[in-house]
Amino acid sequence: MLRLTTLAALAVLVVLLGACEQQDPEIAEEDQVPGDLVEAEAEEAADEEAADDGDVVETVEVVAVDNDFPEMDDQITLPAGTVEFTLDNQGNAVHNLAVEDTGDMIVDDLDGGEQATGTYTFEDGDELTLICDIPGHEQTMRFDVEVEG
Ligand SMILES: [Cu+2]
Repeated sequence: MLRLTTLAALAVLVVLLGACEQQDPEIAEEDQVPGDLVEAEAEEAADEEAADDGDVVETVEVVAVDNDFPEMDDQITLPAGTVEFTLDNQGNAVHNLAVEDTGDMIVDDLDGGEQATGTYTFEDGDELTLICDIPGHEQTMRFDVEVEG
């Protein structure tokens, strides 16, 4: 009788252990989902922080055609700090965006149909001219930047 009870107890234990084993992967899987979410949120927060550290104070979209920046005024005013330029080459020729006065390249050569971004950090009082520096393009692909504040 005692032996039967022991066997029954063992059987119950085995069943319980079996149940635990079965549950383990489920628990692990449930743990994994929020874990991944937390990780993704943390990465997103880190990205936002990195963007803040870059201090992009303004974004400017510059459309390029052959050979003109048709949507740009002859002169624009920008705040001091890091400005992000998106160059959208809607022409067929290669175009870029550079600072004529310093020779700095903001957005490197883009084939027709391509789009890319680059940044330039302006200082208060800067008066610069941005151009496409492909030979012959700068006569018509240019605009002045006045930096205030
Ligand atoms: Cu050009």
